[in-house]
Amino acid sequence: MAAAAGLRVVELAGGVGGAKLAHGLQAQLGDRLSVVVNTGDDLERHGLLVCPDHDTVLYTLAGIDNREWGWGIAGETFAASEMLARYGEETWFRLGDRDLATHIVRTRRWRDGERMTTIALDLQAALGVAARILPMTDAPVRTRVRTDEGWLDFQTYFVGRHQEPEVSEVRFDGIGSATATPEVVAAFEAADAIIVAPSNPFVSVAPILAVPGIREAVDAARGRGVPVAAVSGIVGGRAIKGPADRMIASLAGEPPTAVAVARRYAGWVDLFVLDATDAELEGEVRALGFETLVTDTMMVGDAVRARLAGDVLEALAARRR
Ligand code: FO1
Repeated sequence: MAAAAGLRVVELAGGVGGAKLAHGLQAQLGDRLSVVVNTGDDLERHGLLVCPDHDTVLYTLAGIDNREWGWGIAGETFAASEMLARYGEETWFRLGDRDLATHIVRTRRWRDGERMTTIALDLQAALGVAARILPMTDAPVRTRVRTDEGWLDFQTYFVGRHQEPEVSEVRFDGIGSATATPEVVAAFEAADAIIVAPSNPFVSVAPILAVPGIREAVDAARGRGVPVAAVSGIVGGRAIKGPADRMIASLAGEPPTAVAVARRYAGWVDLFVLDATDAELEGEVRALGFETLVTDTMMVGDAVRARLAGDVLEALAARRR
């Protein structure tokens, strides 16, 4: 653990899996951890700007996350949402009363012209978060998925339609005019190691890499000998949470296995982390050119989150040139 504690680490994260690993990494690294989060899931609700991937990591690292759902705030109430429904407002995307405070502050400052990153870092400081959670870009990017019902906004698909429609294409509207923030570029330049969270390769990791400047920053870090690890979000042929397994079938046209995830990361990830359930896939992953680590990746509690983070950090510390 000691070897790893001094490392500066950048985690690429989206969704619940990204938040859980970030929690474990923060326990090991404190403010030496930077979490670059996907912003393609962001949306406007009731005139407020909501940033689900940032806020899921924010609440988790602040220790106030709703453990049952993986998103939102523990002990949350929905009095405002109930009143909004009485006024005929759509409330299928449920915003709790405490969560609304985040969106009210964020939206006011955003409309005053402040950068998303500045606002995010102030929200984190207010909640006492040690790590830095960095939006992948300050520019608006919106993930849309193509289904037999047409193109759907991400949250309409993910929450509104309960991820039921089959996804045949994914696009990131606005990505072309987005740029990596100075804070994100600086985090990669200072990184001793980079970790891809067990997030959805198509709608969490891909949008981050698609931001002009980020893939270049990762490649430059690797050129300096900075190792990159990725934790599989597919265990035993199924996504731990969310639609990644169905997306591998519909978008990559292959069975949803950890090997299919590794195939998407070949060429820029050095170490692939498999769950013990998938130990028999280790040879196939190594044949793709990865080093491998097989361990328990089911982050069912704080201790496992910290232990998994420690395992990955030790493996990365050991192989740094
Ligand atoms: N997920 C749901 O399944 N239902 C919801 O009503 C919902 C509301 C919500 C509000 C704020 C927030 O930050 C996240 C919320 N999520 C909800 C989760 C969210 O859709 C996903 O966690 C991410 O977008 C996927 O990475």
